[in-house]
Amino acid sequence: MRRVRTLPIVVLAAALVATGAGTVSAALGDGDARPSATATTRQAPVDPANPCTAPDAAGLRCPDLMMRRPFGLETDRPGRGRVLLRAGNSIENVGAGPASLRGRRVVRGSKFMEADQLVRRADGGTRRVDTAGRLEYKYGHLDRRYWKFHDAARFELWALDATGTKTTVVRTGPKVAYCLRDLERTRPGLRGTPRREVYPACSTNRERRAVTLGTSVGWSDTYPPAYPEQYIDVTGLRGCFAYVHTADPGNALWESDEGNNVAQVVVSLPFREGAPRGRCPGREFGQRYRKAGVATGAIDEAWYAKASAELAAGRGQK
Ligand SMILES: [Ca+2]
Ligand SMILES: [Ca+2]
Repeated sequence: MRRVRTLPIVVLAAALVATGAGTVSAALGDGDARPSATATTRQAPVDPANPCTAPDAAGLRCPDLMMRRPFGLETDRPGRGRVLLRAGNSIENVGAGPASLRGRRVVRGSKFMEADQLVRRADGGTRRVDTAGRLEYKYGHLDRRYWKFHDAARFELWALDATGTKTTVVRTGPKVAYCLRDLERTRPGLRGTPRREVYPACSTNRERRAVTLGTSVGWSDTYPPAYPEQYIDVTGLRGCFAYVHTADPGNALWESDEGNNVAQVVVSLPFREGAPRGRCPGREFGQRYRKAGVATGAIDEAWYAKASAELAAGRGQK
């Protein structure tokens, strides 16, 4: 039977986001050290159903998603007075095993699949775990549709008070579905990271009845600011805000650490690229994403080319 998550966990997670408690990655450097309990500044919400934190979790090689700090913020004016604030995001797996979902279509013709999580066991096998996750056949870059992880990430714009504390969500971004793939090996020194990608571009085959998504240890799925739906509509807003990215906001994927999935920057609106946060108070956290070519769009072209070549060669995810 498909498990339904309990409300208190969702409420607790939301409360932690609201208080800006996602400070794990702020305490870490940009090296390849795996997050440890001593690096955290708060206790992650405890879910008794999570096999990755259960008493027998030592037998599993669980994933751990982390969100890099929103990067490459830029204003986009598509017309009719609208103002979009774009940002890139990078969903990284810093755990001990791959973050992987196996979706299967249960309703013929549906654009959704129901997903189980494939958790690597210490003995080399795989444990299939029920989750609330879904895959969605969703429009993306290269003007194509892909099988993606629905609710893989969330973009939120929070109002800040005079002390820099988040008060209310004033806007959200349209994009929630992400591929989960091995695009960049961002932590080559992490134990257990494969040298070569294991999970290539997401499948574009509408007819598939099942598909497996994943991001390997030490790899990241990165989305440049220019990709479709990588924005929050900030039309008409003025003042101080937190631009927040959260990985796996609905907790559809079990992780060894559920408390390090949030990253944020502070922005002053109207947005100025030379002084993005102006004089606004408030903390920024999440490890910085450093890659040459963000501002020039060069990484966009590199990722387009990589995905395009994989799909042309028939190497998409199966
Ligand atoms: Ca995590
Ligand atoms: Ca999770």
